[in-house]
Amino acid sequence: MLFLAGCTPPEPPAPLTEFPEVSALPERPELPPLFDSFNSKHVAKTAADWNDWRRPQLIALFDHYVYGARPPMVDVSSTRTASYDGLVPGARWEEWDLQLGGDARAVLHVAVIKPLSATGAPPVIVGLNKCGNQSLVADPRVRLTTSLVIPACGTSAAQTRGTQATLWPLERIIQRGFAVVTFHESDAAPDDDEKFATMLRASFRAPEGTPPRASWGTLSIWAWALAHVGAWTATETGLDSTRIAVFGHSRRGKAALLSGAVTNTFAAVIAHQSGTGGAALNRSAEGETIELINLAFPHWFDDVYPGFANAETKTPVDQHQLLALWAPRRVVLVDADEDRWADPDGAFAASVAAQPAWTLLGASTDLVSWQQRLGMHSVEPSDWELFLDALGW
Ligand code: GTR
Repeated sequence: MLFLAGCTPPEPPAPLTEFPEVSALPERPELPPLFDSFNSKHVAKTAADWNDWRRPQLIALFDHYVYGARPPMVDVSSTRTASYDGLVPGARWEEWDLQLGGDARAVLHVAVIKPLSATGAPPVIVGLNKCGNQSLVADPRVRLTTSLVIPACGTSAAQTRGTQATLWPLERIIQRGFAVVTFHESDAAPDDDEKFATMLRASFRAPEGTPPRASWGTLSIWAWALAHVGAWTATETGLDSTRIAVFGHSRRGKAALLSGAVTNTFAAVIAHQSGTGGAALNRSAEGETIELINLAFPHWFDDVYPGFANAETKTPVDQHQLLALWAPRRVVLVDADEDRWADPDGAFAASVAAQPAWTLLGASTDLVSWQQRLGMHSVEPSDWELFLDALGW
């Protein structure tokens, strides 16, 4: 950029350290802008502006007003505890313990499922599973989760073996040349308001100065754990470090979107029917409201976000900006026409409103895709064809 002699370039806006109370925020029926600074008259006009101050500013706003701030990333040490060839046809199933930050209580039990015959390093799907690694296949060799088994999964871990197999069609994913890296969400944080303070939250603190009410909720914890597993996958598994996508359905889609929005860990996201707190706009009239999601799941977000109940137009950030934080990487959104609770149209509108961020960074807006299939809220084996096709890997 050229500056006239005697002129100095304008200083970038200062990082956000103070956040107005919800009651002091203005009503804004239109979507918050992608590029205008929150606390000054600056407008991001270049990739450098975006990376240097606007992206960090948006992350700070999402952290404070929606999801809660996560601790800084910590070191991961890992041990392989088992390896079985052919447990999934055509694949090696490895089990790993990942210890976060040297804390013996903070261990993620990760399953790595790799194609046995691959030309070159395979691309990877990283995702949380709902009921434990043993729920993906019926084989009794898979280690049972020792974390909470939520009632929706079964009354014991053993009872859940293979129960999530249709959601994770591993044989087909392997046939298509992809590896899968997955762990049980309860290893990071149980999806339970009363047990919310356990696991990673017991071991790690939000950054110094974070008001307790703006400290990480479950989605933020899951996102933090996913980012560690993604970074570990890139360096320790021999899989393709440049083609790692994070996947999630519904609440796990919200966490997947957040995980790569606030880090550069993943090259792509597949957010399936992610709804409110995911790809759907707060300002969209359809689907789950901020009030209802916080009543049903008080542990998912921080304690500032519920303040926007029935005041959606006051949110200083909206979900098109969460998608924009992925630029210039690939965003794959899939919804279903009868799943009105997840607000497919609100996700489509967000995907369109996010696209100028790709243009600013010199990337194609084709990297942002939204598809709608027929049917309801579920993961069908055929959905995986849509996901993997859309990645284009
Ligand atoms: C619903 C919730 C949604 C979505 C969904 C799911 O009950 O209202 O936000 O997360 O659960 O995860 O399947």
